[in-house]
Amino acid sequence: MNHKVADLKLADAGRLRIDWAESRMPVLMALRERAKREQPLKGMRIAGCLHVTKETAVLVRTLVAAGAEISWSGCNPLSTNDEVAAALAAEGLSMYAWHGLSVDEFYWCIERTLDFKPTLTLDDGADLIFQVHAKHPELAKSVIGGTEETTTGVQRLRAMAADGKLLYPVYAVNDSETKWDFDNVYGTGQSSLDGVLRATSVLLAGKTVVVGGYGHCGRGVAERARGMGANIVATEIRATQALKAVLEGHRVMKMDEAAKLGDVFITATGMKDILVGRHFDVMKDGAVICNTGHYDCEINIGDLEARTRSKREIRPNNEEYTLKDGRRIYLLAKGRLINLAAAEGHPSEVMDMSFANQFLALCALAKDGKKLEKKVYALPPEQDQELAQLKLGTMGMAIDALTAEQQKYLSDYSAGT
Ligand code: RBV
Repeated sequence: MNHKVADLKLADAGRLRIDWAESRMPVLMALRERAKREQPLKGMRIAGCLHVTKETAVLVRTLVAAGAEISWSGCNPLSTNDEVAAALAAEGLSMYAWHGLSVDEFYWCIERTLDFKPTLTLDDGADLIFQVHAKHPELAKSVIGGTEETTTGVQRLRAMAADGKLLYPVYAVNDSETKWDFDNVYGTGQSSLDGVLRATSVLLAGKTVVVGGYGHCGRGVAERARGMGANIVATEIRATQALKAVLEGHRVMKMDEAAKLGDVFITATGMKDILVGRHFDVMKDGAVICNTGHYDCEINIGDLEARTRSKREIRPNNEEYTLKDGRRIYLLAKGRLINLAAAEGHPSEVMDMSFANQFLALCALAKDGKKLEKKVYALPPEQDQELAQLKLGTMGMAIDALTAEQQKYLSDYSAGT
């Protein structure tokens, strides 16, 4: 058997979800059509460790249509959609993913995707590539290269490369403008609030929403929460980011102060210990806390547990912690990615471009990866323009182009007032 999923009987429901996503991902679908003819991934074995969502399914089918064999695991214990996993397994694809697996099972699944000795790896959070490096360095010899989807994964890989430990080249898909400036901002913004609402159904209007970290993800969350009538408090460690938040009209303060004011807290930093014991000590009764950064370390759950008298699951993805002094704090999705655990992750329309970048990065590795050094690479910026053009086209929009005269003006340094 080449799969382990929750229940193959869910496959029909999964197929419907994937059909829906395919109807919203025209750029990736256009790349798929071309790839069916050109077979750019023929002979490639791709091990993937990426949230098993309906959007990922569209990517997986595209990789297969392009000639690749795949073996897949989810990159987060709570993000797998069991229906989608069942649909892909029922198509005969090698799929090791189910919702709510333990950390041991998580690594077992990754191990299974290495059994067929991949030639390419695809990561979201670098857990797979790290497993290859730490446990199976011999496998790295037959890997041409890898890709990485998310900010924190790229950080980890850059640190490995700086230490001279990276064993093969990696494309930082996250660093493409058509990824970080869309997926991270609008994708995270909408899907994180979607997760908060599904888990709580609270009214956001009039609430104080504290956003931990005003990077692309935090900015997206702040903008969308404000759009629903919330008052935003942003916390930061970088002065320039903090200043941007202020000039966008948000309040900025230290988390020690924000902790007293917030009704809903959403961490989006990529750093551990954003919410810790001293913050829980001063939070209001009823405060809701969640995380939308990749790893589950942003909220220190140990500190919360240590202050807790009792806890119960009050709704799906929503645990009520009653503290020793009687205050209640609501932890969503066990501090894991709120958008993927409690909702469906980013909408298909933004994943269209993220995964088009993934697909093109893997094609580039299959073609020329052997010529690359063991470094972290960015994708070519021209690719962003091409993908954005394609996307605009599918949205029925066209833009202007410079005339030859204007082109000349661009490089004419003698032209002045
Ligand atoms: N992400 N994927 C989805 N619907 O498949 N939603 C979010 C989806 C990715 C996103 O690209 C981000 O960089 C990463 O999840 C964080 O783990």
